[in-house]
Amino acid sequence: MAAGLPMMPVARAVAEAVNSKDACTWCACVINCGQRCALRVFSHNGQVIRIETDNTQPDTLGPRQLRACQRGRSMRERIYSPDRLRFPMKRVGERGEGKFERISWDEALDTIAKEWTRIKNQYGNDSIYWQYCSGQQSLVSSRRAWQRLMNLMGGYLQYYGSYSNAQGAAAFPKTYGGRPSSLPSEIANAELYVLFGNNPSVTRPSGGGKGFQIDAALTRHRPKKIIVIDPAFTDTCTARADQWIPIRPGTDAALISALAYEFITNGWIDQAFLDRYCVGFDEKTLPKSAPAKSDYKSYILGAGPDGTAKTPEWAAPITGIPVDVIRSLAREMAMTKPLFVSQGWGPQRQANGEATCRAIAMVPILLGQVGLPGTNTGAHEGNTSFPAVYLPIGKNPVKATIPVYMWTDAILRGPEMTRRNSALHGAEKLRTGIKMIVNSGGNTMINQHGDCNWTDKVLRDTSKCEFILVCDNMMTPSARYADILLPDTLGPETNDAACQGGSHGDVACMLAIQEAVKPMYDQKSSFEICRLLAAKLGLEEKFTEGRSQMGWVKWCYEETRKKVPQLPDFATFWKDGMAKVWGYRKDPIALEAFRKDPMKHPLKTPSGKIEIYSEQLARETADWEIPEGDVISPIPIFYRTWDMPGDPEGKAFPLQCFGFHGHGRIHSTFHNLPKLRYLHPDMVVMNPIDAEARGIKDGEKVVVFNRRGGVMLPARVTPRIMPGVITIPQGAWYKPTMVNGMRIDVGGCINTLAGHRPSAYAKGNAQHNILVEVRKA
Ligand SMILES: Nc1nc2c(c(=O)[nH]1)N[C@H]1C(S)=C(S)[C@@H](COP(=O)(O)OP(=O)(O)OC[C@H]3O[C@@H](n4cnc5c(=O)[nH]c(N)nc54)[C@H](O)[C@@H]3O)O[C@H]1N2
Ligand SMILES: Nc1nc2c(c(=O)[nH]1)N[C@H]1C(S)=C(S)[C@@H](COP(=O)(O)OP(=O)(O)OC[C@H]3O[C@@H](n4cnc5c(=O)[nH]c(N)nc54)[C@H](O)[C@@H]3O)O[C@H]1N2
Ligand code: SF4
Ligand SMILES: [Mo]
Repeated sequence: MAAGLPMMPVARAVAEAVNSKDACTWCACVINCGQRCALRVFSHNGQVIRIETDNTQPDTLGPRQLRACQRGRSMRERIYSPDRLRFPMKRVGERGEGKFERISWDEALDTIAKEWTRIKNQYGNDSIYWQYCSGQQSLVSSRRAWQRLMNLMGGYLQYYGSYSNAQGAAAFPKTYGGRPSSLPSEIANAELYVLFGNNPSVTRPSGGGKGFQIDAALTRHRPKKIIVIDPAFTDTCTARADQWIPIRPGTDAALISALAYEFITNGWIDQAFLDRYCVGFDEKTLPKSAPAKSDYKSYILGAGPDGTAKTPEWAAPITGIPVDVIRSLAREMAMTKPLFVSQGWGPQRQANGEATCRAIAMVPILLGQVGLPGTNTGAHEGNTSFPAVYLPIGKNPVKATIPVYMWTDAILRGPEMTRRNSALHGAEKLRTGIKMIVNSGGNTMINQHGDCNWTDKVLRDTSKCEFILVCDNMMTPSARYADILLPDTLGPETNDAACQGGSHGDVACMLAIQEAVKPMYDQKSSFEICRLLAAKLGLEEKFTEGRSQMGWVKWCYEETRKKVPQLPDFATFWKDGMAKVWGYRKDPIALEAFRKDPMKHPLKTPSGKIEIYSEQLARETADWEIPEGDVISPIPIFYRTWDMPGDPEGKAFPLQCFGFHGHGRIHSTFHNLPKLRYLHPDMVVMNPIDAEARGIKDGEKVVVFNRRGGVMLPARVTPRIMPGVITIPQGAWYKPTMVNGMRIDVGGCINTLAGHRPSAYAKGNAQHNILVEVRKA
């Protein structure tokens, strides 16, 4: 090209674009992907014409760019999407039918203020629910604005936990008193790196994310071996691993038990570590309240109540992993140190997820591979973050708090829910059911919650939940259930700021979100909507405290800077578009201080030690009403639950099914963008053995079904998934359609197949427990 050829039209266009005088402003991708990337927005004549990313540092693995992925870079397509909400609307058909009519902002806000006041007066503030909405993670114009207004209105029913990690967040701290984890940089000091249900190549891909820090560590020193234990051969296997061990979903605790059997019977455990730092490995460190033989060693060797030794022969048919693979894995783990064990959140999104996440931690604990260079605790690789200050939301006078996955129950039968049967926090029982929902920046109202067909019925009944307010950018499946539907701005249409997400590796940061263009239609920012609504409710002064949206952005930044003096002044930050702080976290090795001196640096568990047996868990749940099929155990045992092989109700549905977090979307966000759909089509991933048995060929349309419903998608026949298990990327938009007299979700949303029954202890989303059958469409 350089040798005198005329410039090709594309090359010319690129060169012109690069050298253009188009305005360039900064923005951030604030979707809930755990990361946060910088975007450069090029605009011309009031239109966004191109999106690029951070160019302020070298594109190396060292201090580097906060590079956005293909999803973040599709901001322009989002802004101009035909699904974009343009005007405030009110429902005119039946709820859920999706029929709306344009109204003025004044009418929309009046209706909301009237309904809110009515419901508050009639049923009380605990009947008003703030829905889990993870889609907008900026500091000011986000859920924070809504929650601030809701508190000024007297409060709201809250939830605890998250759809991400409910079981893990509740159970893992029972072992460690928190969720300590080593930074990915420690992998460079390890000789064996084992990942359980963890796919950082896909779930942590950004320039600031852990995925890059893992790669940086691997270039410094690559462990002798990297092993991925996952039902699917993920891109992390392709890109990083030496060995893939496929495992049946929900059975990691069985594998761990067999590994523990091998460690104990071969004399590979670190007995001195277990005696000094841990509670409940064997009878001599069991708490006094614990029954005889309730220790972990008795459970493993078969001396406990179930009388079964957890041999590799016992685990092989449960996990689908051959006996010799279990034995050699155990030997490798015991012989190759330092050992770095991590887990993603796939394994814990199961009905037995509480025990599973604690079980995975048993590998480093039994081998004493905790608190030393090159080791981890068995948690997700650690992250770096500084304490950024968000828009203050004030205090919520309503103390009752429900588990995040039980809001549909709270609509249907709120007053029946108690601490003992529904793990309520802050109250012994609920006084009333949910009568109003505020949903801004979320799609868990149907798409991301389990059992869409059932949720649809719950929401359609306007005598239960009387008023639903949805604020979003797109006409999503959840938006269809709104009574009033409000159009929000997107990043380049407003001023805000963001900080690093929870999955940043070695860099923490602040990112500017700058107005590049005016909204094309009648969209307003969440902050502005809440301000106008506050004015209708006589709360404007309290809401703004005299500050504009930009005033609050500055305030949040300056308050953050008081805590993080490495940050530059606001004017510099706003001009540069971002401020990166490298190496903010100073303790790369989890529990290093505890390991050195456990008396001086005890854990936050009741005993100050690692609790293999959690007396606290046993006490807390002693008077709970536990439904048939649920198990809560103070030690991390394996147990089967519903919707796993062996469930009599699931006999007609022989395949296990789960959803994964894929490249093409963040949950349901970005689903409606044609380019991303073209690159990452929705599909049912199935093994050739299962496909052949059903006469299904690659690319053919299939129906996946169970007692809750059916979805229709093309099959992707590949050995990248183990036999007996299928997987579907989660987040596709639910689109129930009548096909030959059957209601089929032609959108391909996995939650049409998932249940709404919560897990036993955390009452979390067991959305990976699904049994199905598949046939040609
Ligand atoms: N590209 C992309 N990245 C994302 C997101 C996204 O939607 N897309 N979402 C973000 C968010 S909010 C979250 S919470 C995280 C989610 O992060 P994760 O929960 O870690 O992601 P998943 O893909 O659900 O699960 C991780 C892996 O677990 C495997 N797995 C499933 N069940 C089991 C099991 O029982 N045992 C074992 N050993 N493995 C199992 C899956 O095959 C998958 O490869 O990702 C974040 N990053
Ligand atoms: N079966 C199954 N279900 C799952 C999962 C799974 O693995 N399997 N994963 C679960 C997990 S980990 C999570 S975190 C949840 C995620 O569930 P959600 O929190 O519902 O996340 P999204 O689906 O990304 O929906 C975010 C919404 O925010 C909107 N949005 C984006 N930006 C803005 C904005 O600036 N303003 C406003 N008002 N709206 C905006 C988007 O258009 C989108 O509708 O899903 C859970 N559901
Ligand atoms: S990695 Fe996550 S935060 Fe970064 S651009 Fe992609 S979706 Fe957005
Ligand atoms: Mo999540």
